[in-house]
Amino acid sequence: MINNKVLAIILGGGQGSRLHPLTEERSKPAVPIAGKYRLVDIPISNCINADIKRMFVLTQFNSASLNRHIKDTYHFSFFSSAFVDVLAAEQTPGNKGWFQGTADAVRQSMHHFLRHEFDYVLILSGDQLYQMDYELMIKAHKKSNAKISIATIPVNAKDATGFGILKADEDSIIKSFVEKPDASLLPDWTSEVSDEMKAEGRNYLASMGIYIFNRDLLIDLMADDSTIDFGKEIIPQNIEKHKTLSYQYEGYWTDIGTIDSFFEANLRLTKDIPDFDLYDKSKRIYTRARMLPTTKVSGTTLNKTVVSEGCIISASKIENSVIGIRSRIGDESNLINTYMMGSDYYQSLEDVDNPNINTLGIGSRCFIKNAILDKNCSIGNDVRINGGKHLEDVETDTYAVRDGIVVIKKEAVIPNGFVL
Ligand code: ADQ
Ligand code: ADP
Repeated sequence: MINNKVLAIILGGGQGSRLHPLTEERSKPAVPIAGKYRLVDIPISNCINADIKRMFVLTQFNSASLNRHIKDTYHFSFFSSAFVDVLAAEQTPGNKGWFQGTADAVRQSMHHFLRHEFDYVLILSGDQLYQMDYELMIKAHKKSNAKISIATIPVNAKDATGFGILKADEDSIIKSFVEKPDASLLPDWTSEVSDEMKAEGRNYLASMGIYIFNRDLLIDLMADDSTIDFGKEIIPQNIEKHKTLSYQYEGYWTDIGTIDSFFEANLRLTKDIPDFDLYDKSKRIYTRARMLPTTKVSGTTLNKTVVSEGCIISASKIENSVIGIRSRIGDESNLINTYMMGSDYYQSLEDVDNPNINTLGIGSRCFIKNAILDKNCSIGNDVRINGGKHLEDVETDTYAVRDGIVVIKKEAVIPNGFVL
């Protein structure tokens, strides 16, 4: 079994500034996605589905919610060698304390990896939404005798400047690579792609930031501590020295590293046939089993909306929205294009009736559009939040606006009658 020889390393995120304010109080892998999951559940589930069961999650800082989530979710049998370990940047006399970049994060954690037996490492990004069978990639890597493999996907010119772009020969061996090329360079970087991709204008082959390295090569490369990043240094410096395979993928894959792309990816789950299929049992996405009660809905029109477990909803209308666990939404409220993450706990009936305690969730007669509501927020009555491109980027203690999307911060209290 080839997968027994693979160790997976999930790059959980740098400073997380692009997802701010969702990463203000938690590390990026712990950001809640799709109503009931966390970002880290995506690569972990892809690994489990490919029978890769030894995983490290590298994160800049150790958040309580990430550790609790991993500890409570991924219990493997006492007799199995499976594990998911979180490694946070450690401050030791020999280093500065933070991971300086992706390769530096791997380098600083090498001593943890080398305690295990493996022939290959599979390096994954923690902020992508996709369901890919890594086993096929590992088999292709082995068959080609390459020392490095990069998963690649055709992209259009608009997106190409945000990725590593490469060219491969007829055997899919990568011959050249440029990290995030300037738009003026793009004409030199087109590749032959399938007719279907061509029809969509996807003429550039992008790195998905998913790599396989042979163990010995990784050890060698990590010995040179002048490199700090895979995309900027390790990959461009090594494709000519070591055979590097392009493993092309054409399924749904999206980067969710910014507020805008994160919001879009969540709302796309409400499509009739979502690109990211949570209903396919062969590609199951795992998360913490919370034993929540059923969701209760009264007098609400739900249209293109996904609702998680344990919610209590009496809104008028919810459209094109994702409603997270334990969400409470009051009478006559309207939600459009909203991702509500829900709550970590329920309040008692006495707390809900107590005027001195803010009630979690959304009150009565609210209108909320183009917004992300982080966990445990309390939105009062008669609140109007109308997100959209007409709003400029701002940030306050309780909310931020990013690309027109209003992000209500975790635990924020929005008073009755607030208008934005
Ligand atoms: P980017 O996504 O821009 O490009 P990067 O910022 O290095 O690259 O992030 C890669 C992954 O590593 C992300 O999941 C990120 O959160 C994580 N990460 C970043 N810094 C980290 C750190 N210090 N510690 C731990 N994790 C960290 C890369 C490649 C491109 C490729 C795109 C595809 O460089 O060539 O096209 O991914 O998305
Ligand atoms: P999730 O349910 O999204 O996996 P967490 O693991 O972060 O969330 O936390 C859920 C648990 O946290 C709840 O079951 C609850 O016990 C506890 N919790 C968090 N905040 C509070 C709070 N303010 N009051 C009571 N319990 C809380």
